[in-house]
Amino acid sequence: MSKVAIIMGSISDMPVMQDAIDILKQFNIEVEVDIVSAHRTPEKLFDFSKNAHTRGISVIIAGAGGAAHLPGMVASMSPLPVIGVPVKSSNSIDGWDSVLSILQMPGGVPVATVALNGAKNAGILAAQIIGSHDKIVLETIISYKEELKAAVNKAAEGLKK
Ligand code: RP5
Repeated sequence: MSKVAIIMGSISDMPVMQDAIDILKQFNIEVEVDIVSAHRTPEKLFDFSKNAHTRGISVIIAGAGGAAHLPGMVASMSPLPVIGVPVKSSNSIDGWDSVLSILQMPGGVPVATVALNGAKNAGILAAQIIGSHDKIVLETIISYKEELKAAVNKAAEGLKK
Protein backbone atom coordinates (compact mmCIF):
# COMPACT_ATOMS: atom_id res chain seq x y z
CA MET A 1 0.00 0.00 0.00
CA SER A 2 1.22 3.50 -0.88
CA LYS A 3 2.29 5.78 1.91
CA VAL A 4 2.71 9.58 2.05
CA ALA A 5 5.47 11.14 4.14
CA ILE A 6 4.54 14.51 5.63
CA ILE A 7 7.53 16.40 6.96
CA MET A 8 7.85 19.93 8.29
CA GLY A 9 10.68 22.19 9.37
CA SER A 10 9.40 22.85 12.88
CA ILE A 11 6.68 21.79 15.29
CA SER A 12 5.38 25.35 14.82
CA ASP A 13 4.32 24.28 11.27
CA MET A 14 2.02 21.56 12.66
CA PRO A 15 -1.23 23.62 12.84
CA VAL A 16 -0.94 24.21 9.07
CA MET A 17 0.34 20.75 8.13
CA GLN A 18 -2.45 19.04 10.11
CA ASP A 19 -4.78 19.76 7.15
CA ALA A 20 -2.70 17.42 4.94
CA ILE A 21 -2.77 14.71 7.59
CA ASP A 22 -6.54 15.04 8.03
CA ILE A 23 -7.48 14.84 4.34
CA LEU A 24 -5.17 11.87 3.69
CA LYS A 25 -6.63 10.02 6.68
CA GLN A 26 -10.11 10.83 5.32
CA PHE A 27 -9.00 9.17 2.06
CA ASN A 28 -7.69 6.14 4.00
CA ILE A 29 -4.12 6.75 2.87
CA GLU A 30 -1.35 5.87 5.28
CA VAL A 31 0.78 8.79 6.46
CA GLU A 32 4.12 9.06 8.19
CA VAL A 33 4.72 12.39 9.96
CA ASP A 34 8.06 13.81 11.10
CA ILE A 35 9.95 17.02 11.75
CA VAL A 36 12.99 17.44 9.52
CA SER A 37 14.74 20.81 9.55
CA ALA A 38 16.94 21.76 6.60
CA HIS A 39 18.94 24.11 8.81
CA ARG A 40 18.77 22.58 12.30
CA THR A 41 18.93 18.84 11.46
CA PRO A 42 20.73 18.69 8.08
CA GLU A 43 22.00 15.12 8.64
CA LYS A 44 18.41 13.93 9.22
CA LEU A 45 17.33 15.77 6.07
CA PHE A 46 20.00 13.92 4.08
CA ASP A 47 19.11 10.55 5.56
CA PHE A 48 15.37 11.03 5.06
CA SER A 49 15.74 12.21 1.45
CA LYS A 50 18.12 9.44 0.41
CA ASN A 51 16.01 6.65 1.92
CA ALA A 52 12.31 7.62 1.74
CA HIS A 53 11.75 5.71 -1.53
CA THR A 54 13.12 2.51 0.03
CA ARG A 55 10.48 2.52 2.79
CA GLY A 56 7.27 2.24 0.76
CA ILE A 57 6.72 6.00 0.52
CA SER A 58 5.24 7.19 -2.82
CA VAL A 59 4.93 10.95 -2.31
CA ILE A 60 6.58 13.45 0.03
CA ILE A 61 4.80 16.54 1.34
CA ALA A 62 7.23 19.03 2.85
CA GLY A 63 6.10 22.19 4.63
CA ALA A 64 8.33 25.00 5.84
CA GLY A 65 8.32 28.73 6.43
CA GLY A 66 10.74 31.63 6.14
CA ALA A 67 13.89 30.61 4.28
CA ALA A 68 12.01 27.46 3.36
CA HIS A 69 14.74 25.24 1.92
CA LEU A 70 13.29 21.93 3.11
CA PRO A 71 11.14 20.92 0.09
CA GLY A 72 13.81 21.89 -2.44
CA MET A 73 16.61 20.12 -0.64
CA VAL A 74 14.47 16.97 -0.29
CA ALA A 75 13.69 17.17 -4.03
CA SER A 76 17.41 17.50 -4.79
CA MET A 77 18.12 14.09 -3.22
CA SER A 78 14.92 12.05 -3.56
CA PRO A 79 13.55 10.39 -6.72
CA LEU A 80 9.99 10.74 -5.32
CA PRO A 81 7.55 13.54 -6.22
CA VAL A 82 7.81 16.36 -3.66
CA ILE A 83 4.90 18.68 -2.87
CA GLY A 84 5.93 21.88 -1.12
CA VAL A 85 3.72 23.74 1.35
CA PRO A 86 4.81 27.33 2.02
CA VAL A 87 3.97 28.02 5.67
CA LYS A 88 3.35 31.58 6.82
CA SER A 89 5.55 31.62 9.91
CA SER A 90 5.36 34.35 12.53
CA ASN A 91 8.51 36.17 11.41
CA SER A 92 7.76 35.97 7.68
CA ILE A 93 7.40 38.81 5.17
CA ASP A 94 3.69 38.17 4.66
CA GLY A 95 4.59 34.61 3.59
CA TRP A 96 6.32 35.71 0.37
CA ASP A 97 9.63 34.43 1.71
CA SER A 98 8.17 30.93 2.09
CA VAL A 99 6.32 30.97 -1.25
CA LEU A 100 9.24 32.15 -3.34
CA SER A 101 11.88 29.99 -1.71
CA ILE A 102 9.78 26.87 -2.38
CA LEU A 103 8.40 27.86 -5.80
CA GLN A 104 11.49 29.13 -7.61
CA MET A 105 13.32 25.85 -8.12
CA PRO A 106 16.03 25.45 -10.73
CA GLY A 107 15.39 23.37 -13.87
CA GLY A 108 15.58 19.62 -13.27
CA VAL A 109 14.53 19.71 -9.62
CA PRO A 110 10.76 20.29 -9.45
CA VAL A 111 8.73 20.96 -6.31
CA ALA A 112 4.96 21.02 -6.84
CA THR A 113 4.17 24.11 -4.80
CA VAL A 114 0.69 24.70 -3.38
CA ALA A 115 -0.74 27.94 -2.01
CA LEU A 116 0.45 29.62 1.18
CA ASN A 117 -0.71 27.38 4.06
CA GLY A 118 -2.29 25.14 1.38
CA ALA A 119 -1.64 21.83 3.14
CA LYS A 120 -5.11 20.47 2.37
CA ASN A 121 -4.48 20.77 -1.37
CA ALA A 122 -1.06 19.17 -0.87
CA GLY A 123 -2.81 16.16 0.66
CA ILE A 124 -5.33 15.98 -2.18
CA LEU A 125 -2.59 16.25 -4.81
CA ALA A 126 -0.62 13.47 -3.10
CA ALA A 127 -3.75 11.29 -3.17
CA GLN A 128 -4.27 12.07 -6.85
CA ILE A 129 -0.69 11.01 -7.64
CA ILE A 130 -1.33 7.71 -5.85
CA GLY A 131 -4.74 7.46 -7.55
CA SER A 132 -3.08 7.48 -10.96
CA HIS A 133 -1.97 3.88 -10.26
CA ASP A 134 -4.34 2.81 -7.45
CA LYS A 135 -7.96 2.21 -8.47
CA ILE A 136 -9.39 2.38 -4.95
CA VAL A 137 -7.77 5.76 -4.26
CA LEU A 138 -8.92 6.97 -7.69
CA GLU A 139 -12.51 6.07 -6.80
CA THR A 140 -12.12 7.96 -3.51
CA ILE A 141 -10.99 11.07 -5.39
CA ILE A 142 -13.89 10.77 -7.83
CA SER A 143 -16.35 10.59 -4.88
CA TYR A 144 -14.66 13.56 -3.22
CA LYS A 145 -15.08 15.66 -6.35
CA GLU A 146 -18.74 14.65 -6.52
CA GLU A 147 -19.14 15.87 -2.93
CA LEU A 148 -17.55 19.22 -3.83
CA LYS A 149 -19.94 19.58 -6.75
CA ALA A 150 -22.97 18.63 -4.65
CA ALA A 151 -22.04 21.21 -2.00
CA VAL A 152 -21.82 23.99 -4.59
CA ASN A 153 -25.10 22.96 -6.22
CA LYS A 154 -26.81 22.85 -2.81
CA ALA A 155 -25.55 26.36 -2.00
CA ALA A 156 -26.76 27.63 -5.40
CA GLU A 157 -30.18 26.03 -4.84
CA GLY A 158 -30.35 27.79 -1.48
CA LEU A 159 -30.03 31.16 -3.22
CA LYS A 160 -33.15 30.46 -5.25
CA LYS A 161 -35.41 29.93 -2.21
C1 RP5 B 1 11.27 27.08 9.43
O1 RP5 B 1 11.30 28.23 10.19
C2 RP5 B 1 10.11 26.27 9.92
O2 RP5 B 1 9.58 25.53 8.87
C3 RP5 B 1 9.15 27.28 10.47
O3 RP5 B 1 8.11 27.57 9.55
C4 RP5 B 1 10.00 28.52 10.67
C5 RP5 B 1 10.08 28.94 12.12
O4 RP5 B 1 10.50 27.85 12.90
P1 RP5 B 1 10.50 27.96 14.49
O5 RP5 B 1 11.44 29.06 14.84
O6 RP5 B 1 9.08 28.26 14.91
O7 RP5 B 1 10.94 26.62 14.99
O8 RP5 B 1 12.45 26.34 9.54
